[in-house]
Amino acid sequence: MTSTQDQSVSDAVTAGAHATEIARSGASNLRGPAAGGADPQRVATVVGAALEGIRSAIRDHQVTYEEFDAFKQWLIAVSDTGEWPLFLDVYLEFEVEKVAAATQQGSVGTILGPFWLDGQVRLDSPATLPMRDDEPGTPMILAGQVTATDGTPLAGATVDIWHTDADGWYSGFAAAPPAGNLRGVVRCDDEGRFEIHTRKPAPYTIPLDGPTGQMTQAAGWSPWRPAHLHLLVAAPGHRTLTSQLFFTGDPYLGHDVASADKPELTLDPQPTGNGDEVRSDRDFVLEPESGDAAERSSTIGRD
Ligand code: MBD
Ligand code: FE
Repeated sequence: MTSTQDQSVSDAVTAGAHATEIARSGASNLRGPAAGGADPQRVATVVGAALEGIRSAIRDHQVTYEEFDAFKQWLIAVSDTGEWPLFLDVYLEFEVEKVAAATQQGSVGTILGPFWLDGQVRLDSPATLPMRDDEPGTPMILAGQVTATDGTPLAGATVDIWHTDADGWYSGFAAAPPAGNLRGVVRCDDEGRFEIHTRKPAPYTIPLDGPTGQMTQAAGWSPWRPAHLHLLVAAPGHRTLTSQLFFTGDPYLGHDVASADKPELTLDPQPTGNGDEVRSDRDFVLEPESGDAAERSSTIGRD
């Protein structure tokens, strides 16, 4: 194995191990506690249907022992590289999000993905995200207002934002960007308004040196995601909105490997006249927290 390959393999393993560690501790803090003591009927129904989907693929396509063994080795590689969060969020999370979205009000959301990090720097609006002195890319402003479904401005709302740099790398998961780069939790003003100064992100390819990327390419599928900003918009008493924003003209819109782009989530940034800076305005509407979730957050820390 060449040293270049060593480097790329260790990058995939480093990113995967970190994402796995976060998932194990429960990124679903955001979505409430993981289900314990599941109903046996539910397990039989859902797990049974999933297994039958795989068995029918075997029957319908006459899968051989060679292919079955390759599948086993691939699954082991997904574990060894820590790519379960990546694989699951790329190929399955969007279906779960669609199920959830069907009963939700407020702004359109989409998937969380594997690269959110807790505990990033908190900034008051107007805010500039942490970045290097020579941070590459087009300077970009994202501004807007957070309101409730009844139109009330949500003072004290926060916009947790993270995205790749102009080369497509996430801080905390790739070697190049320093810790915390292009990540922050921005506190809105008294009218729920925010203004965030950052750099326009680049389209992103999932790691090609790990099993998720290799399976994707083996099938002849595109490993690309359109450029995107990730957002968690939160306010007390309201359901946290998990979303992403994309950019008009992006060649990968409509061909997102993670199937997470939606027409409602496309920005069309316009020049501000300040150098090559661009700006987009986007408001967010949050629905009241459901009874269950409200009960959960009011009892957090009591046991
Ligand atoms: C990403 O950057 C991402 O947002 C998702 C959902 C999956 C893989 C990489
Ligand atoms: Fe992403």
